[in-house]
Amino acid sequence: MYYFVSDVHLGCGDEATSRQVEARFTAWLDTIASDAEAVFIIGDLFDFWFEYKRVIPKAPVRVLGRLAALTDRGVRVVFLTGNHDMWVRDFFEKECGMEVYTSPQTILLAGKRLFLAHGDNMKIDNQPLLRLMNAVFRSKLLKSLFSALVHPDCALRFGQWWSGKSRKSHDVEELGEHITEPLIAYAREYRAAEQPDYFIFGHMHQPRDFSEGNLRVLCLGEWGHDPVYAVMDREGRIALKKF
Ligand SMILES: [Mn+2]
Repeated sequence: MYYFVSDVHLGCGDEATSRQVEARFTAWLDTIASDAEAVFIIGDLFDFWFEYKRVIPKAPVRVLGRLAALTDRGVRVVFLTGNHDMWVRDFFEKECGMEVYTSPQTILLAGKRLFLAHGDNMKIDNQPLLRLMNAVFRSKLLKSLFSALVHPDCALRFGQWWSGKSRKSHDVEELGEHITEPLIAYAREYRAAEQPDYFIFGHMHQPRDFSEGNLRVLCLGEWGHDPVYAVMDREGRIALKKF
């Protein structure tokens, strides 16, 4: 089986909440370990991740251990970073044996063509401010400067504050399927060029299984309240499931 998950936001909230989410996600990893051939983590695994050349954040070690154990057994674990954890270096590849991508990917799996993307930065061509922020946050030079000049404790404190802020602005919007509309619009447009069988997105924290003709878009849930993931079998049949 092939599993797709996003928006775990490990480390989010107070200590008790963050332990609870860690336990939930760890239990899920243990459940799928029996039949997983590959696990795709489609962004925001962490509420905030900033990695130095030799320093990583204090992070939920049980999850990191589980992921490493999966790859040790030959399970493919792929991590597409989200807007909360784009500042990765080589830790996940070197220490956990994962594949890491910082941009959307089209992959072939079980005879299907899948377009995977966290879902931030879609359709930002007409939004100069978003484009600028994107360029700033993804700049390699800035990341190096920040790493060289800012003590990890300060960087992490800033990051946690920033993550909390962006999450709060997310929370005030009422949830509902309509918030995934921009992703569906993106999929409609993009389908002409690449013809994927399935689009899988995270980011909106609103699960949705959308079909229109032969367009299929799956949006995943978040693990604080709505742990909805996608699973695809060897025949290429895909579905959303709640843990
Ligand atoms: Mn998220």
